[in-house]
Amino acid sequence: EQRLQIQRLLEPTLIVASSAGSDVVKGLTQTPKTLPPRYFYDDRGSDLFEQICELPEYYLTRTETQILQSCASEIAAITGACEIVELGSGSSTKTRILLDAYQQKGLPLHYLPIDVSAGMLESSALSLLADYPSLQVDALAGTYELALSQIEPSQLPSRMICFIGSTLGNLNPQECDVFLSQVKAALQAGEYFLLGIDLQKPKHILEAAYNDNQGVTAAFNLNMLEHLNWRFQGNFDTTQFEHWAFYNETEHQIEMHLKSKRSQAVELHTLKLNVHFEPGETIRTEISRKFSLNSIQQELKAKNLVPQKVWTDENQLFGLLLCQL
Ligand code: AVJ
Repeated sequence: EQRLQIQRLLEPTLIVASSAGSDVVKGLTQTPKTLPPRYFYDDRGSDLFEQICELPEYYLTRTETQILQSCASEIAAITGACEIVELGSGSSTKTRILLDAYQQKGLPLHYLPIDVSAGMLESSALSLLADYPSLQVDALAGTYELALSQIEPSQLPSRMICFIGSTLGNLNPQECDVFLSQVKAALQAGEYFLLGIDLQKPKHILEAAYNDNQGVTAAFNLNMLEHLNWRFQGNFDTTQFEHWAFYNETEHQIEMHLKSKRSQAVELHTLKLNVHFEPGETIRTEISRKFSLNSIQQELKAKNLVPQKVWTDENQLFGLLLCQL
């Protein structure tokens, strides 16, 4: 019996809808300049992100892990037998906590990870299969949008779409709205949506998390330029840009930028794109929105994704919501 299937919705390792690079052209020709955060995650970027998750200043992963550990068994009890769909599964480290809980209850283990990195999907799926003898994995390599529109109805009595790690924070309010509609469309009435979000908190805690002492976040941010150089035959000189991250208190979001140290021109050959930078001009590479539990619950309810249970840690740093359609 075959326990692993990996379907590539997009070719080759990343994002074809955009590997034409039209999103890069669009972002770099507008003012202010922006780039989509998914370009962080080439092999080195995924590796750096794993390192970020271990940093003392980056409380997000650690805190969400603690919350999951304390509520996973309750989640499994509520949903019963269900297919676990995970958007942006990455290394699937936190997912193991959920799988353990379902396994302990003797529930079937059916996991559908979705990620833009096919390499990451394959290695994490192989490692999971080795550790969970009854697990079935159906992986999809592609963007959330595409994957959500293509998954078939659940083979188990229910389905839970998991979007943990506060990746929702990368979407602006309008994108968030569209995304939640896509989640809803992939669920049947009575099925579940598990959402992990970073919460609003004092500026100094947030800014430390995105400006770590060891400079891993800076390397992660700058690596996006190396990724673009590789993907589009570019000539970004990473020594001529610097990492800049701050909390925008009006928008309740961390913004990560790359700031040009001088006047310079950069070419992305295969995109036939020449970009000019003024000294101090920035490219915004990421927004990371910080939520209030009240307003996100309102928003979910308005979308008919009704929060059934909300968990947080003792310091209210992070929130986990189990919603039902
Ligand atoms: C993966 C989007 C949740 O916003 O905290 C970590 C990415 N960026 N450090 C976040 C990230 C800089 C992360 N998310």
